[in-house]
Amino acid sequence: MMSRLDLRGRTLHVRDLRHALPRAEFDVEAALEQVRPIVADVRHRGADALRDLGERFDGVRPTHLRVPAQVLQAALDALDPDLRAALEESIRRARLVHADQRRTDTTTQVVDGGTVTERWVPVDRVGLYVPGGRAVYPSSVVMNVVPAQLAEVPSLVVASPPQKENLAGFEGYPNATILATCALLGVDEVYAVGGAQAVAMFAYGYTETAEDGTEIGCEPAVLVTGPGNIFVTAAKRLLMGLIGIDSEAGPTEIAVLADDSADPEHVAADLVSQAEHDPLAASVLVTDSEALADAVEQALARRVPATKHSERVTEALTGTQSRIVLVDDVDAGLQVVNAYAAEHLEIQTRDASAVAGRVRNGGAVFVGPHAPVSLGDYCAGSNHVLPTAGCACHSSGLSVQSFLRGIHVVAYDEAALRDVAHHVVTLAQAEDLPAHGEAVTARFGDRVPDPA
Ligand code: HSO
Ligand code: ZN
Repeated sequence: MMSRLDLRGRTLHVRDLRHALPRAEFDVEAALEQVRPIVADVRHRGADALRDLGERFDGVRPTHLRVPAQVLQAALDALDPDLRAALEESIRRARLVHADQRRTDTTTQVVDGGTVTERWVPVDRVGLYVPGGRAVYPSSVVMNVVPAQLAEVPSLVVASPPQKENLAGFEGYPNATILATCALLGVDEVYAVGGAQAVAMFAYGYTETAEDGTEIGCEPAVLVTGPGNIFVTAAKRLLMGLIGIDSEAGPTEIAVLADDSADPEHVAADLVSQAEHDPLAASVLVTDSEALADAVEQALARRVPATKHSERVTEALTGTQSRIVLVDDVDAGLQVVNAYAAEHLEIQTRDASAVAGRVRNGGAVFVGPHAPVSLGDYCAGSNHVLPTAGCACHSSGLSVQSFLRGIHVVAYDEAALRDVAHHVVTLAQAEDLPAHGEAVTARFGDRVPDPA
């Protein structure tokens, strides 16, 4: 069912490899034109636009734009106990891992009397987008909220589209499980706003007058994170600069590097698992064993028709973005997966840890037979918001760091400035920016001081 790419006996170049392993078409540019008027509408008409757009795109007028506290509590009360226990375990493990990511400030004594401190300061307010529709993922609420909270972001707001069909009593609010997960995490500011309009709301905020005459609304956020469809992505691109964004999330990807020691059933199950997300999802198997490739195909032939979302999975696995790549050996396989830079990479080879140690590009790496990607999606403790589309070559997944800025704090005393003044003046002159030098000499009677 999956087409093959035979690279055996070929010299591998990164450029050729990237070309040979195409990504799914995800044309954000085309969506920009559709998103522009939506963003402008939110900017100019605020709450009225958000209600109208909810009705137009989500098929339901939000009951309240901001979800009342008692509705969040009711959603938590209605949460299935097993699901609650699973979410709590997911949160607990994610907190363990993300707590270790917290940075400490550093102070460097550059010279006597001269220090540079790097302070890690969380952004003031972050907007987390949580999709609705086909992709209702409470796990993604966990993956966005946990690092933001551990970064100690003082103000955190979630938006998710209002649902026409929802748990009874929650119609016109975001998906009830999403609401319950917010409540579980202690997030109390949630809006029934979806799509591009949610990103616009985060960027511009809105205010309106409530029935009792008080001013209510949503304050603008400075950073927006969270996955979304192509319109959410387009809105992020449009508003980037005014707001910070995490990354542009494309369709999900799994690559498996496997040799003949891998269990074909495991490999097939894992390829199917991520194909389940989206007809555009990419599943790529890279192997030096034709026998394994054949066995995986046989396993797929059994598994794919039997799985719930068979149609979507078939489309993803037969799409041009999915492949079985045959290579000469594991070294060549490493070259391929490093060039591809998958969002998720599994290493199912002998000596898997050593092979994994040689991976340079990958959003997250899953080592050995007992670490399927779906473990990482939910309960490994790692984050599942990861770079797609080859961006793992230059970017990281979501982490505590994503919510912090490093601020350099410069403190020099007079002697320390005097000591280096002539160098500053020289550099300023070399750049034809004499006033830069004069800002230093002004402190020493308008002349270059002798070093102390
Ligand atoms: N694999 C997805 C995340 C996810 N999986 C959410 C299940 N739910 C992208 O990393
Ligand atoms: Zn997944």
